[in-house]
Amino acid sequence: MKMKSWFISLLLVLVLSSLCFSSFSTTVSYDSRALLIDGTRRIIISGSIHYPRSTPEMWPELIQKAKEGGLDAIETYVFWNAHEPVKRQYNFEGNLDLVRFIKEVQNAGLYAILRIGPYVCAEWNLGGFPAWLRQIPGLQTRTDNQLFENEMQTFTTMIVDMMKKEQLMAPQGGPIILTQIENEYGNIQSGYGDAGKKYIQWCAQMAESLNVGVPWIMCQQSDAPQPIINTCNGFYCHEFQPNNPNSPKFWTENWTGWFKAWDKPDPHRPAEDVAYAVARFFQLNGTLQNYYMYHGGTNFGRTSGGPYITTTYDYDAPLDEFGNIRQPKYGHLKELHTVLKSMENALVYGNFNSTQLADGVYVTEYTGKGITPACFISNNKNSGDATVEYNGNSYFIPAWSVSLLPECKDEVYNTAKVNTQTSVMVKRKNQAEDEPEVLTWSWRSETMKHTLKGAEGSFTDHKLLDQVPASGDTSDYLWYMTSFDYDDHNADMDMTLSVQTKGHVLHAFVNGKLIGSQYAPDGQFSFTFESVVRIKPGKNYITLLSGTVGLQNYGAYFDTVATGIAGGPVELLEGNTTHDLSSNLWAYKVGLNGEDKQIYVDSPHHKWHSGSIPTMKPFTWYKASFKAPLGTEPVVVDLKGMGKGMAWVNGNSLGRYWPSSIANNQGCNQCDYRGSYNADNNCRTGCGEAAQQWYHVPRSFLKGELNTLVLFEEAGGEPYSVNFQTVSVGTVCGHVEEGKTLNLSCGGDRTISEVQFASFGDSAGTCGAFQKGNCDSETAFAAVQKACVGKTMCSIEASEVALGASGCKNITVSLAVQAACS
Ligand SMILES: *[C@@H]1O[C@H](CO)[C@@H](O)[C@H](O)[C@H]1NC(C)=O
Ligand SMILES: *[C@@H]1O[C@H](CO)[C@@H](O)[C@H](O)[C@H]1NC(C)=O
Ligand SMILES: *[C@@H]1O[C@H](CO)[C@@H](O)[C@H](O)[C@H]1NC(C)=O
Ligand SMILES: *[C@@H]1O[C@H](CO)[C@@H](O)[C@H](O)[C@H]1NC(C)=O
Ligand SMILES: *[C@@H]1O[C@H](CO)[C@@H](O)[C@H](O)[C@H]1NC(C)=O
Ligand SMILES: CC(=O)N[C@H]1CO[C@H](CO)[C@@H](O)[C@@H]1O
Repeated sequence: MKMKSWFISLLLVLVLSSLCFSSFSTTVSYDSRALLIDGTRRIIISGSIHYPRSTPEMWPELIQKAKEGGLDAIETYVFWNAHEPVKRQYNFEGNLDLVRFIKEVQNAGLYAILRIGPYVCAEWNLGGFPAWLRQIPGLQTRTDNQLFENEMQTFTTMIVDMMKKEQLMAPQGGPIILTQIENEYGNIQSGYGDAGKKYIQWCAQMAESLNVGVPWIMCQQSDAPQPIINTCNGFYCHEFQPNNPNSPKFWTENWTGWFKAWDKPDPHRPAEDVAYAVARFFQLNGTLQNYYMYHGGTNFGRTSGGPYITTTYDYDAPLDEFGNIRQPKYGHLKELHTVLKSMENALVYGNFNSTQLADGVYVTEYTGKGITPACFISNNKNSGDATVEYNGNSYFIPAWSVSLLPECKDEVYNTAKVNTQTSVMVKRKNQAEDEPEVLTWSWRSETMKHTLKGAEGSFTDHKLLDQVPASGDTSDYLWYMTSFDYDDHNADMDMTLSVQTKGHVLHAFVNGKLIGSQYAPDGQFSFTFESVVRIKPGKNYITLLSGTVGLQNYGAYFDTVATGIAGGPVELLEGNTTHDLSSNLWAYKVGLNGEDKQIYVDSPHHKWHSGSIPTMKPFTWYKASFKAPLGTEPVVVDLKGMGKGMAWVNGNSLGRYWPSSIANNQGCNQCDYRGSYNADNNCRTGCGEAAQQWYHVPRSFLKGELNTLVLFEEAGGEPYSVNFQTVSVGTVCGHVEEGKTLNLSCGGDRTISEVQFASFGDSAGTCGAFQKGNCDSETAFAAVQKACVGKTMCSIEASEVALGASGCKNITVSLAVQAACS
């Protein structure tokens, strides 16, 4: 008995102590080759997912998909201006719950890389800097300035302490293995002279003093002080070398695509090129790389930077804006990760050397005592496929591709040979029962009567102020109000109102009437507005509404770039006489009355008109009720017909909308993955179309039966074609060589309803445009039909056994399939 209870106590002690240490402490260090996790060199494949660009409800699935895609780590920036919108008033709620996000990463069994910055760039409003920084006299950001350094240290320390308190650092058993201070400062450091050098030393010392227990990194910082690891950002980083022989070669931003602007078509970076860049990096002794972005997401609210970054931050990432798997990018990279991981030991412990096999073709061998060798063969030329002999075998290496040979014998993967399906996404209605085709709208005008008479100003000045410091950036809008006395005259006079603005949008009113609106053209954010106006004898009201569309996030002194009518001049031109109003007494009012009153929140206190709905009427609020589309697929709202403004669902901001902004015609040429990717000139789609027509409505914003959509229309639009849709796979395609297996899946519950094309022979073309060649198996179509129709997924071996003889002579035979999902 005694013996037994002693034994039970021992058991209890053991159980308790193992509970206490259930999250084992992990040591993270590095040497010249790799990151060391518990003393072992590791290959780390990471991907960026920014927590505020999705919702907490989406996080677990995004992270799980990242894990299934072969990632070891999730990387995120920390968004200072979101967390501290008002000095010392913090927000870590909802999609700003950083701790919850890192814990989700931990729950999935992944590592986390925390890029605190707190400058983040990231196409995020003001690069993450709170607008109140500029309201501190004497403060200068990102340089040797005590006032800024104090603020930066306060915030950085708070984040580190928060992570430590929650036991989230690796030595505490948490997932965080790396932390970043500053961000791409090296790119712009020269603009700050010696003060910049002092600042970066300060950053390093401050960071090191926080004792995070894991290494710090700086990206694009060739003078990163030891022991901080200098890392590379770019489309390609294989030629990068860290600034210290004791630092490993890390790539913190591998741009999987590119961001989008309101005046530009959609960028796409081909899967073959991303895979090529990754394979080249690991071929040339890189050991940690991060996809920027793995999931881009959405710029909700007023978070997008720029100017002119769209609300969608899809980024052409492996997971699309809504969290859907983007194929073939996701699958093609997943396969690469699997093969790289199988080579891990050789890559981090082997010796390596490269030998030229042919013009532009190199084999890199990783070998060592007791190590299974691993090889890469790369063809680095933009054109000119190569067939090379190596170790007695022959390899076909297409131009701009890398083959991976895990045992230096068989090619297991080539970056240009895509075996993964292509998924073409479509939007479907999935309308709830008795949901009408056209929504029923009510409306109200933005109340401006008093504003247009110069009343309602909250402060005045005898000059034209810079919008951001004047408004604290709490709204896109700042009213500039003054009056002009046209005394000693008894007749009206036509004059020209001339306004010089630093951007981005200007609406001009004279005597209560909108006389014109102007939007900054492509890349030129300052412009002059001119319009003939009728001036009457006596007092005339000049009221100017300036609007911003995302604030600068990049460049030396980016945060001091003036916006709004800063400095003017504002003039009335009367024949040869100029009436300069710039130093008049100007009254200022920040934001719209509707924003102040939170018209976008459903409340019985807000009065709405029904009946005849005004269209093409600027400064109008619209409201409609709707039922959520059926099912669980991601929801978008189609805002075709609307002009420019902001949208809310159940009080949650979907971000800015601007479907009337048309993408320019640059870059929509044929897309060739070969050669260095250029986001501006290649592979874009949507030229001449609405820059963004569909806006993500996260499922978690929706309530069961009745939901409210509110739009603030600034430019004038008509809401009758606004409707809700869901996003899912519409068509799947695949094209694999004989000997490979083609897997097709519609995702979710959708099934393959029809095989539209199937050929086992020498067909050519791409998804949506396959063409039969000269030879084909007669039974292939039926075999594919039998294997796939009615199934959510199917797997077909590209072989004569499965598909019948192709009859092709002396050529490479392949299987091409296109099928519809429903
Ligand atoms: C990577 O290889 C290059 C070329 O051999 C060498 O100069 C460099 O020191 C290596 N870097 C690392 C981090 O191993
Ligand atoms: C480099 O390549 C040569 C020729 O293939 C080989 O003999 C040598 O062992 C290799 N060295 C290393 C360090 O792998
Ligand atoms: C404006 O100036 C021009 C040239 O200086 C002159 O010819 C013209 O008469 C002036 N017009 C008025 C209305 O003063
Ligand atoms: C294709 O599907 C089969 C059956 O589900 C699976 O075993 C195989 O791993 C898949 N292949 C790839 C490349 O995903
Ligand atoms: C097969 O193709 C190769 C290379 O294109 C060519 O040299 C050979 O003559 C061809 N053989 C036949 C039987 O057509
Ligand atoms: C140099 C630069 O633009 N930096 C950016 C690089 O990549 C992404 C762009 O999507 C940004 O987040 C970086 O900070």
